[in-house]
Amino acid sequence: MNRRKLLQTSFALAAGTLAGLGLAAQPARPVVEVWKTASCGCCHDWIKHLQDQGFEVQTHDVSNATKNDYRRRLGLADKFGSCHTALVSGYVIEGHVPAREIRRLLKDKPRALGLAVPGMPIGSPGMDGPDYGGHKDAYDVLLVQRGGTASVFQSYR
Ligand SMILES: [Cu+2]
Repeated sequence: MNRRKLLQTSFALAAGTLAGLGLAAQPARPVVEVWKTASCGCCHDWIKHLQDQGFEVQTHDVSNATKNDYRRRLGLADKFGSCHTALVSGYVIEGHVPAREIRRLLKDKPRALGLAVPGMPIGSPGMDGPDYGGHKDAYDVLLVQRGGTASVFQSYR
């Protein structure tokens, strides 16, 4: 192979690598799988928030007991419980967690079970807006570990 041919080949290889990187830089949209009861209005509003923020959502309507059972089986204790349980890229997402924190979780990939917003704080996504008179309660998004310990991932005050 002469020098000119070699250069052409390296260029083609580099271009191929760049094309490959371009593909890698645009991963498929992460799918958020949600378990909730069919009648849960605030769950529906939270799902809408995720979709508006570019997440693809798959929902499973189940009984409240089944949903709570599922949360426990995933390793998330009752004290972190809320109205819906979700799974994204292997992380558990419990309750009205903002899309912003889910995005940060998926980007930083911390060693954790997942994120939780226990209860249903007013002002969190899906529990906000005119229906709640624009009222906002302070709440924390918790990063929960497999052992059940938790730290504040993001505070909303
Ligand atoms: Cu709710």
